[in-house]
Amino acid sequence: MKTLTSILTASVAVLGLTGTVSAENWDMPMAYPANNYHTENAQKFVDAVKACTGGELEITIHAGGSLFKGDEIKRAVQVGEAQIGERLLSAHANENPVFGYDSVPFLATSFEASEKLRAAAQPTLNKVLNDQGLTLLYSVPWPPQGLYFAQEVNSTADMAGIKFRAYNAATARVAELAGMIPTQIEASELKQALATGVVASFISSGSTGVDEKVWEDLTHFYDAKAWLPRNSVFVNSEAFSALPEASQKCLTDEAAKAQVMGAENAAALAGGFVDTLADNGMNIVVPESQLAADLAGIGETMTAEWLESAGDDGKAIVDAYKN
Ligand code: PCA
Repeated sequence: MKTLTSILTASVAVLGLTGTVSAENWDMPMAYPANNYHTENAQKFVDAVKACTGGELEITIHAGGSLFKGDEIKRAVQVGEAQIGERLLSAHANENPVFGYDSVPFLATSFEASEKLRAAAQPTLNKVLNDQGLTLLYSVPWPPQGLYFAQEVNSTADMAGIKFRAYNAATARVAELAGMIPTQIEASELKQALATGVVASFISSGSTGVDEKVWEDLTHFYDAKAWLPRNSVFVNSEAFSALPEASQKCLTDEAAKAQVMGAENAAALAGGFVDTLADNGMNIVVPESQLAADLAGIGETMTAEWLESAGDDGKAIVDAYKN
């Protein structure tokens, strides 16, 4: 006790002398579970930021939509109710189609292509976010997206009328074009929606399928590799500018590392997630024949629709990606 008291007294004296008074505490709402690799990657990021700033910037993660639900996170950071957050930006494509750049079916279907597309979109995405008072720090891909069902399907005709969980406008559009009935539901509510029959299908990665133990409710995973959507971590621009320059540099440096590490983890884990689905009895199917043709047709329609709605910004992204 005596030692503790003297350490505290000494620290107070040091703080008094150097004038470094208050450490900054930030809240970081995230929508996905604490043990998902996106969240674990972010935990490493905030630990590294704490170390790099000598404890002057401490960020507390609130996983699983516990502080703000997925669909509230972006707004919360914009208005400063949280300083930093992670969100699937494609779910905000209704605000600006640019946010949907990572959910254009069959535009980028591998981890390598996804990184290339991210780099191509970065200048445009930065501009759109900056105009909203947000600064992008990093983004990390989900594994390739496939379709989950409670039955065998061999064409979109077999999907007619099935209730489908969407996570953004693109997934809702896939459902519509396949004759299904989409409802937007956050991942944190997905298990309940499947268990109660609110939905009986969805499109997502093996990662989310494993998180939600989807084999308890569904039977088939069609590994379509339609696209690799990204979770993005962004900060309120005013909160960022208010930090000492050294702390700003810690944030951006550690963010760059988190982006690389996150993508590497995603790629390393992707196959194992699908294996886990299979180990738990799911049928893993690579779409072919009519099903593959139907999905390709949906992809063509949606690519044209996205290019139309995203205008010059969309063209700039696709041109940069294809070069
Ligand atoms: N999982 C997230 C988004 C994409 C993914 O693979 C989800 O289903 O909410």
